[in-house]
Amino acid sequence: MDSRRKFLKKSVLGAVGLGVFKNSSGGDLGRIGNAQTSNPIVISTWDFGVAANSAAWGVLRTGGSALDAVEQGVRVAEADLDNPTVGKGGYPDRDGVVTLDACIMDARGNCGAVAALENIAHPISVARLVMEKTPHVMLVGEGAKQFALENGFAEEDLLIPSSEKAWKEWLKEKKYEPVINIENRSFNTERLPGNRYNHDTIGMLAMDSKGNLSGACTTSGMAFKMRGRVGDSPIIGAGLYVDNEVGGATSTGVGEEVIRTVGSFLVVELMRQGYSPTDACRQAVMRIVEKKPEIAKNIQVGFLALNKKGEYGSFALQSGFTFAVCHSREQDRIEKGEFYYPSEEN
Ligand code: SD4
Repeated sequence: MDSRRKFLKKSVLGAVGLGVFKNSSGGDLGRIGNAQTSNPIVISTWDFGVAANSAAWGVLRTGGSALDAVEQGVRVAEADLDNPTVGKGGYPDRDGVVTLDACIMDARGNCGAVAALENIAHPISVARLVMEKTPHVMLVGEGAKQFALENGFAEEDLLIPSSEKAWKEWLKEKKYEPVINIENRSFNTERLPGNRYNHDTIGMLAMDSKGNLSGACTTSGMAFKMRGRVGDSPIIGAGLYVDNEVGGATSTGVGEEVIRTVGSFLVVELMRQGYSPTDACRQAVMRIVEKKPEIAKNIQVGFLALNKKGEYGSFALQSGFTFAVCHSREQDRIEKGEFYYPSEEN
């Protein structure tokens, strides 16, 4: 059966009421994170999501909104100078300039984004202001910075010595070639501070005590990218999407493939049709595999999703993708994402 027919079959089966979270094969129903919509939950990409979740949980636990929770949560990753892929301290582009991308989306479908923002340490908060104070969704580059400065954000140098050092090391070997992915071992990750990969965006999804969903996504993007390059992270529908009737999704990894498949929107639409969060993420990953098999096998993309019932799940192209979960029973759980390509380590 070709993938389109499989897709239609699943859509129809979802629509005729086989049960919202059962798929046609009776397979994986996704993880049950929390069965009641009134119990808050927050999930976010990668291990550093634990610290970010903890800040978000402080908001949720006291009855705060999912929107405030995700903003406060990802600000922790943005402020962490040991994190070379988000906020201040992020790796620069190939010209040595740190440029930040972020977006946020609330339960009413409002959204805001900034891309290629320079010298402002908390792009997520600028994205929120774009959402709340302008009639627009996205501001980029100089205009985004001007807007931030007009709204009281401080201008600062975002390039810290360890990231500058890593960039200079990269320049020696790569000779200014744009890089698509470092995880494919085309670059020696041993050289990166902390032996980190080059693409560890934080995407966060939360549901508050009223059962409302919001999401946030923020990154310094692909390390040593071409000047002006923007990935999926600040693009609503690609790096993040939230529909309060259904659920939310976010992504991490090589943004080009996520943009090409409008990945997070796809995950949410699949959940609308009855797929569990895990299965919806799996289908979105499979879309990348089917469309670009030659690229897919050498890159990482991971999706993370949360539905309206508090069920969550993830799926990635490669092993190694982790995410952090926090709800009333477990405050700092880290889970390994399921993945498509078998790896040497597993
Ligand atoms: C990008 N998706 O700029 C981002 C990078 C990333 O995990 O996710 N890192 O393409």
